[in-house]
Amino acid sequence: MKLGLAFVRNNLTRDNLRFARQCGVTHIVVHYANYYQDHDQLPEKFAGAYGFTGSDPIWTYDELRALRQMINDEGLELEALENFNPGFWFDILLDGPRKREQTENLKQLIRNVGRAGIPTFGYAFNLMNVWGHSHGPWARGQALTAGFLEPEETPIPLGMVWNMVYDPGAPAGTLVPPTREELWGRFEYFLKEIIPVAEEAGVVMAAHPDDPPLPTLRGAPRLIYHPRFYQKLFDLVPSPNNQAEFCVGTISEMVDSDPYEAVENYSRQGKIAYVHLRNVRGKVPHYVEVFIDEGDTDLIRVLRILHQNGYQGVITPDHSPELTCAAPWHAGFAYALGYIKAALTLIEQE
Ligand SMILES: [Mn+2]
Repeated sequence: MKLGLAFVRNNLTRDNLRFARQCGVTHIVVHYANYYQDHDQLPEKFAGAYGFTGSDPIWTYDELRALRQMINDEGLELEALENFNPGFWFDILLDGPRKREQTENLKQLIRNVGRAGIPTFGYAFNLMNVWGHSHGPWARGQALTAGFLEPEETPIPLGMVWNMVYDPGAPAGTLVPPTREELWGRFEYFLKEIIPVAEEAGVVMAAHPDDPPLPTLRGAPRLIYHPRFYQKLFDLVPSPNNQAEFCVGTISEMVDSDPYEAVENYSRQGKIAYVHLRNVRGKVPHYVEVFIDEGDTDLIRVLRILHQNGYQGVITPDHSPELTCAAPWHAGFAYALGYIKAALTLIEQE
C-alpha cells in the first residue's frame, strides 16, 4: 500500500509537497477546484457556502500536465484529482437545461485527465456536499476538530449546488428537491455517459460516500449513506473503472454499518480506488472527527483487511484534528501520516 496526502488548491505549494515527501508520502491527491474563490463576497443568502464556482472552462490537458510535472519535480506521483468544480456539472446534478453540454465537457475533461497520466478521478454525486459541520475542541487534549451536531437544516438556495454558488444572480427561492428515485436516475445517467469514456481514457472514477451520511440533508435525498449503496452504484454500470473513493471515516459514521465488513466486501471485489483513512467518535446524527488512533474504529484492523485482500492502492489521512502549535495543520497531518506509515510497515511484514 502507498502513503498519500491530499491538498486543496490554495494549499498546494512546493514547500507543502516537500513536507509531504518528508513525511514519507509518495502519492498526492489534488482538489483542483478553487473552493474558496471570492468567499468574502458571498451574498447573505448563500451564507455557509465555500465560495463561487467561477465560470472557468474545464481543466485543459496542458494545465493538468503542468500540475503533474510540479508534483513529479518534488519526487512524488499525482494519484488523483478529487472533485469536479461544481460549475462544470451543476445541471447534471440538477437535471437542468445545460446537462448535455456539461456532459460533453466532463467527457473531454476525463480524456484530458487520462492523457495527462492521472490515473484516478474522485467525485461525490450529491446536491449539498459536506454541510453542517461545526468546529470545536472535541478531539483528545482539546484539539480543534470538526463535528456534526444536528445543525439547523436550511433548504438549498437557488444558484447553489454542492455547497458552492454557480449563479449569484439566481432568483430568490430554494431548490425543489428531487425524489430519491429521480436522483438515482441522474446518477445512472452520469455513470452511463462517463464510465465508458473513463474506460477509454484509462481513468478510474472513484465515488465518495455522502458525508455526513444521512438519508436526507437540507431537505433533499442523499444516495450513498450506507455501505450497501456502493453495491447499487457498482451494479448500475459494472466496470473496473467504476470504483469507490473509500472514506473509512464516513463509513464509520453510518448507522447500522460495520466498517470492517464494508472494507472486506469492497476490497475483495477490487472496488476501492483509494482510501480516505480517518477516525470518528459517534455516528450520524452526532459524531466528531478525532485523532486517527482514538475513535470508534480500529484502523489498524482496517489496514490489515485491505492488505489481506491484496489492496495495493493509496491511503490518505483525509482529515486530522489540529495540534496546538505554530503549524496546526502540518502537525496534525504529520502525526496521522507517521501513524499510518508505521502501521503499513508492520502489516506488510506480517
Ligand atoms: Mn473522506
